[in-house]
Order: sequence, then C-alpha cells, then structure tokens
Amino acid sequence: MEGMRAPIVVAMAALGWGCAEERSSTDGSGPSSGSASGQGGEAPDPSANVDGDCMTLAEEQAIGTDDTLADTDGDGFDDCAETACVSDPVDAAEKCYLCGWKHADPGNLVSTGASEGDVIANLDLVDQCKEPLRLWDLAGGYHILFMTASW
Ligand SMILES: [Ca+2]
Ligand SMILES: [Ca+2]
Ligand SMILES: [Ca+2]
Repeated sequence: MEGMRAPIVVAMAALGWGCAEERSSTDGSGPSSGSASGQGGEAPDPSANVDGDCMTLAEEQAIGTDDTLADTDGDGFDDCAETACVSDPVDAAEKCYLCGWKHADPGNLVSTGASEGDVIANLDLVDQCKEPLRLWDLAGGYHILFMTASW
C-alpha cells in the first residue's frame, strides 16, 4: 500500500452562495467625507464609513477591522465580503472560498469515525474552483459531494 497515491476529486453543489464575488468599494457608496476618527479633538462619528466597505466605524471597531481600509488584511477580499463568507477579515491567510463556501467549521468538531452517524475526519478536498477546501468548513449545511478515487 505504501507509495500508492489516492487522488480525490470532489465536485459539490451548494444550496447557497456566500461570497463568490468580492464586493467592490467603488460601487457608488464610496467613502464618506472626512475621517471617522475626527480631527482636532472631535469625537469620532460611530456611523461614519470612511473606507466605503459597508461597515460603520462602530461595526469595524466591534470586529477589530481598520475603518480606513476596505480590505484590512490586504488579502483581496474587503472586510464586508469576508464577514459575509465567515472569513477572518484581519487574517490574510484566511480568505473567502472562490466557490462561495463559508468558513463554517464551528471549531468544536471531533472525528468519531466513518460510519453512518459519525463525524468523519476533516478531509482536505479540492473543490470545483480547484481550490483547497477543508471538509468541516461545510458544516451546518447540506451539500452534495461527488468523490472519486483512483489508485
Ligand atoms: Ca474596513
Ligand atoms: Ca480581507
Ligand atoms: Ca482574511
């Protein structure tokens, strides 16, 4: 068995799409004038949206994103897109899946086996967008997995 390779090809169909497209910050709802941080000692306006990313200063502060950058971590997905796809907007290593899957791993799953009713291992898959996908990121939804293997 050693030395044998078992490539797995997975195609999936999802019932919903989360963040298949990055939102643009140039959609006409652009930045408001001025800085949310205020100048000259003014109190910042918690409803201001300086970077035009759909979140107010108060919302950005609540999740730790930068209110002057639409894409806080510079990973190519703006803060709103990452919030929508349940990706970390302050971690450049975590991005929205191109196919729209949400990062839905609840973080508390434990593999119990591979029989009916078990929680199977958090497999490394490749989706139809040719992107690596962790199986547990599909938790909480119904998905059809098409898997093949060859030796
Ligand atoms: Ca922002
Ligand atoms: Ca980002
Ligand atoms: Ca990110």
